[in-house]
Amino acid sequence: MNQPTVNLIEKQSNSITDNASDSLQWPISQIQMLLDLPFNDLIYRAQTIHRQFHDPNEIQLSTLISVKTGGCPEDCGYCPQAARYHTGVENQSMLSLDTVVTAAKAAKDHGATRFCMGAAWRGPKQRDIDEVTEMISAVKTLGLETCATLGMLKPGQAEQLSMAGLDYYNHNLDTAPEIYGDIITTRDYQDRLDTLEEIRNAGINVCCGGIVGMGESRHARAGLIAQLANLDPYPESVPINHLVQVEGTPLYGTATLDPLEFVRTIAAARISMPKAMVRLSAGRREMSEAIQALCFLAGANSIFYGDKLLTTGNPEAAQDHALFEKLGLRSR
Ligand code: SAM
Ligand code: DTB
Ligand code: SF4
Repeated sequence: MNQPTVNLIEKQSNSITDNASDSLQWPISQIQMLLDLPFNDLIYRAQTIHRQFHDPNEIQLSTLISVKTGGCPEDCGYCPQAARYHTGVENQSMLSLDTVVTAAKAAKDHGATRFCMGAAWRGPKQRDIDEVTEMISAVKTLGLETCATLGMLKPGQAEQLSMAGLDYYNHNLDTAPEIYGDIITTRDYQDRLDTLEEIRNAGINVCCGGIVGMGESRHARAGLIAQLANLDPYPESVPINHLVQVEGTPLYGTATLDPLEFVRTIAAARISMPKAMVRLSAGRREMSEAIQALCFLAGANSIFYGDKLLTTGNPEAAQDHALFEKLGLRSR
C-alpha cells in the first residue's frame, strides 16, 4: 500500500468530520470498520501488513528527556506539567547542555537509537530555540537520531531546528477533532495542524500520534487514527499513548479503557499507516506483558525506553530486555 495521495487539508477546516471524510484515503467509517472487526481478524490483517513493511521481530528504542519541566501555561486535561493543576510535579528550568549530553550518551550506551527532548512550553521563544539547537547538534554528533517536542512552532523556527540536525519533531494531535475542545481549550486543532505543516515544510520527519483512554468512544479513536492516516504524507512516527492518570489533572479518575481496545487502536494505526514506526508509548508501565506482546503483534515496532517518560514512570530497561528475550525480539 502506498502513501495516501489525497490532501486532507481543505481551505476552511482542516480537521475531518464523518461526512467530509468520505472522499479521503481513510474515511472514518473505514477505520471504524477495522476497529469493529473480530479481534483475530483485525490482528491478522495488522500483522500481515506489518510483515510486508517491517522486520516483525525488531523494535526501535527511543529515550526521552524532559529538558524543561512543569509550569506550562496550557490546559491539556491529561498533563501533569500544566501550571494550573496541582500534581506535585516540580518545575525545572532548562537543563544545561552538559546534563543533556550526558543523558544522551547514557541512552546510547544502553542501546537507544533516538533521543527525544521534551519541553513544557506552549511554544518556544527565540532564546529557547537557541539553547535547544545547541542540544540537538550535540546529540546528533553522538550518532543518535534526534527528536524534539517543544509545542507550537512559529514560521522560521522549524528551519532553525532542521539546520541544527533535528531528525524528528513530535507534535501530537492527541484525539479526534470533535472532542479536542473537551480536553484542551488554550489552543485548537488547527493550531496543531499548522505546526505539523511547518515541520513538514522544513523537511523534518513528523512524529505525530495521540492518547487513548481519555474516556473517548471507539468512534473517537477511529477519528484520531483517520486524522493521522489522512495527513499527506502520513507521519513517519506514530506514538500511541495510553493516558497515564495523574492525580490533580482533570482526567484523573477517568474510567479505565479495556486494554484490548488499546491493542485494536495500535492495529488500526498499523493497517492505515503501513510504513510508519508505530510507537507503544506512555502507559506501558501499567500494561501487562501479555498486552504489550499483543501490541507488538498488532504492529507496534517502537517503544520509549528508560525508566522515565517526561515526569512519570516507564518500565526499567532490564524489564524490557527480559520481555524482549521472552518474545524473541531484537532491539535497535
Ligand atoms: N508541550 C509540548 C506539546 O504539548 O506539544 C510537548 C510536550 S507534551 C508533554 C508531549 C505529549 O505528551 C502530549 O502531546 C501528549 O500526547 C503526551 N502526554 C502528556 N501527558 C500525558 C499523559 N498523562 N498520558 C499520556 N500522554 C501524555
Ligand atoms: C509522546 O507521544 N509521548 C511522550 C513523548 N511523545 C514526548 C510523552 C509522554 C508523557 C507522559 C506523561 C509524563 O511523563 O509527563
Ligand atoms: Fe503543556 Fe504540552 Fe503538557 Fe499541554 S501537553 S500542558 S502543552 S507540556
